[in-house]
Amino acid sequence: MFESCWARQSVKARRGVAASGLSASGARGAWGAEGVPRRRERAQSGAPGEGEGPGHPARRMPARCPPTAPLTTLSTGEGDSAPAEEHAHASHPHALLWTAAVQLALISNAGAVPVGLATWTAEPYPAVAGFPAGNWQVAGDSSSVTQTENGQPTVFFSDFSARNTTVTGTVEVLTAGDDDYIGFVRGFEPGDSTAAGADHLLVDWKRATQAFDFTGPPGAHATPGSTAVKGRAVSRVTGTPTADEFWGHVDFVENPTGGVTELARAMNLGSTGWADDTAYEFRFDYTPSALQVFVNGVLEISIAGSFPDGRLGFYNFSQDEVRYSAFDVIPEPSTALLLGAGLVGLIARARSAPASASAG
Ligand SMILES: [Ca+2]
Ligand SMILES: [Ca+2]
Ligand SMILES: [Ca+2]
Repeated sequence: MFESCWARQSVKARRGVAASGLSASGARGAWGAEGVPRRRERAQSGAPGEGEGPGHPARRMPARCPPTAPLTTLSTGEGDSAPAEEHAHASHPHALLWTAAVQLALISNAGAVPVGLATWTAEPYPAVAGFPAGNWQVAGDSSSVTQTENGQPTVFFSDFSARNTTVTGTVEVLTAGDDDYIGFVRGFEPGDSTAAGADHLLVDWKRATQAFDFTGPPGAHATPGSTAVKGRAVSRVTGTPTADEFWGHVDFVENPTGGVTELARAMNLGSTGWADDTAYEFRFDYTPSALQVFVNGVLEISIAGSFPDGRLGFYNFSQDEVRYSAFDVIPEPSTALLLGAGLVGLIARARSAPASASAG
């Protein structure tokens, strides 16, 4: 019922497949592959560090797809042609109707490109005291990446521009030991972490409400503490916010070089935290004028505005052991809609065929 669900079942098909055909221009080689050594010490007293509970070494696969997934056979790319018998009877109006109906079902996922993550790039925001840089570890088959540090805001961005796409995939926190931010950025450009002109959207999700006052990074404008509110939200990021501004979705005057402005809370999960060891299916529809975010098939965020082009990125802040997996990109949803409309016309013609035949 969810695109990434059927796509996940074809992990073999995605191996070695980057998002070819999309405009690739990102740097190669995951910075995180040889990144900062893992650190497990708790941050300074009172910091939003690891919780008291032990780590959770067990890593689970995402929840299983529903047993009835009519699109599953499409994910291999081998089921796109009807059996020979169907072709032999394609001229029959009912056969034509059947073929058109199947193709209409196909078109909703036509063009889905499994995303290989080996060519994505990690970009950390400048360090803050007690919080190391992010460390993004791509799996051997490049179908998933796990961020392993309880650290500063960090982004792992795509090697293609992702406006005018639908993106689907799964996110899961693999530890019960923390309660901070997981999420995504849309419209991110390489270098945005230090760019005065940065402008992109942040969709993040906090497990528990917490007030904190970060120090630094060195040389940055000092900003007051802020409160991170439990739940999911979408914000606009401009320039180079401080950790305090990311934390509370605020734009402090003390830092004139950037800020974070919250645009909306999620419809159902706006004040609900994520659960550990739970796989969430995400879907993003992103155009120059709209962003919609679905979680487990339910619309959570729908905003209109003027939104920037740029990369899709995964985002963590003060949260480790976060795995993103089985992502697919479907370019140009408007194109798919047009193709779908054409097939609707084909079905209408097929339905009218028997009547005209009897009249003659
Ligand atoms: Ca501060
Ligand atoms: Ca500011
Ligand atoms: Ca933390």
